[in-house]
Amino acid sequence: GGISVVLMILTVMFSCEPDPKISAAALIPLPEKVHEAEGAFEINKSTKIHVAQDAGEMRGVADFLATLLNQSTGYNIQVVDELPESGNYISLGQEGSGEAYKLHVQDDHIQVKAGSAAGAFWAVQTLRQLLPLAIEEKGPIEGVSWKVPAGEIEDNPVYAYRGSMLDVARHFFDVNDVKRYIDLMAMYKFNYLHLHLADDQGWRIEIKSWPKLTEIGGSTEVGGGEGGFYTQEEYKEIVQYAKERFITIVPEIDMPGHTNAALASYPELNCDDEAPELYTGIEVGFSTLCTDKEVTYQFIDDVVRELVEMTPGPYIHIGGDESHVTALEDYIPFIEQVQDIVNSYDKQAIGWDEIAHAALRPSTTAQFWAKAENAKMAVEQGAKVLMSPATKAYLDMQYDSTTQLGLHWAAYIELDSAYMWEPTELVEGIGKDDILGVEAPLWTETIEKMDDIEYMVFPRLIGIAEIAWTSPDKRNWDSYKDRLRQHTERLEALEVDYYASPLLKEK
Ligand code: TNX
Repeated sequence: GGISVVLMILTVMFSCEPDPKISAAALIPLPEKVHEAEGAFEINKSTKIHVAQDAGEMRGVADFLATLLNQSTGYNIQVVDELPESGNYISLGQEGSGEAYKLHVQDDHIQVKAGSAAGAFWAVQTLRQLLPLAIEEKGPIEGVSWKVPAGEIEDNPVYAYRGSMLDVARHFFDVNDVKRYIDLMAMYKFNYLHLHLADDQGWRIEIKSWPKLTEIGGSTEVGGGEGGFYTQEEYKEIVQYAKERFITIVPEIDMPGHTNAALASYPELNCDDEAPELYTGIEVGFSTLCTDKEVTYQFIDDVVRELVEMTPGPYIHIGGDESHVTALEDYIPFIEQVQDIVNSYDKQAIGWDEIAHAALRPSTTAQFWAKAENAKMAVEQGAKVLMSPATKAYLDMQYDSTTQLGLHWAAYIELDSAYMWEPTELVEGIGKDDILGVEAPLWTETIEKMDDIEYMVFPRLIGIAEIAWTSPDKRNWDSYKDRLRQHTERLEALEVDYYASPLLKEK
């Protein structure tokens, strides 16, 4: 489009300029170490990508890189399993452990050494940010010099869980929307996508043993639209697409509250055996499963079993928030039993911070969103905490009082506020070792389409990425703001409908 023409002109204009410097690159999240060197690597039509025959999943990373480069360069760059004898190449290999990677750029080759295929994939995301913006174009762009500044990057994330949540229950978003969300998350090295699959307004995942959940419970959404749901095939397609981008899906079935869609589908789940009407408003806290009926636990067991069969990741999210019409003496044993059901399928439970009122099983994680006391209670029981402070990390909160979409019950969250917080400073007594990671949820009561998602999520999610990945001593608003300003051009190339905050216009 117009952007590509401008890009081409700029690239031609500046092609006699000295090589760009790696230390000046706008990298987000900021890596642990960046060493600069003279020179640059330049991708051309005979560049090869090298990965060993027996490199397992890393071969998929090489293919991902080839597809990315070929799309915009228009070259036909091949993945090879022997080191090329002539010409330049990008080589992916194993070294170290976990998600750590090294990216060494020299004139004639780039070497990626990573502890795992995931680490190599994150290195590829860094490489992507070192290339000219035109690399994000979906069709071939001519006249660009595809240079990568020379130097060395060593990197490793601070937190093992870097996530975002999409509420597909209040408004339903189809497989293509979720894939686009996954693509955008992957660019910023997120590795978990939590899908909020059931709430009062909708049930969004096919459960074969309880078909009315989707037939009835999936038939509407906030505002009375037609809703929708993922068939098991579609859900598996999302899981696979995410996996190819090293993102793990965390499915949530919120309970015992936030369950009107299920209650409307099956009368027997209600204490009075009467199914309520479907609900399309945005109130919370009025519904509950009948916690002392046996059928309730049969239902949960069936749902969890079917979910587990299609979920390779370690976590099942059980919700547990805002169960205002469940008596505490019913809530506590319910949450305990549901953790046991999840554990019986060899999965770990995550629940919103209220679950800390119950006895937490050793593998359970509490997701802090509102109450510091709850998070503390969880940690006192030896549980880990996932940090999602509503006042900082809730992507449905409005930017300021003029924002048309979203809510503001927790705060207005401008870009600086979304960026300037530190997970270990949120709750007294909760430190690095207690924290599993960081997650930014997008609730969708007011969010109806992909453009709305993009507007609320970007660019705040990019700041969350840096909080979850980069150590706090390296983070700084002015540096971040400057890099983010450059990233907005990348977002434009990707046609992301982001919020152009006035803060990005200040110098
Ligand atoms: C609170 S956060 C909720 C959600 C709403 C959200 C709106 C949480 C665990 N519960 O049900 O969608 O506020 O911001």
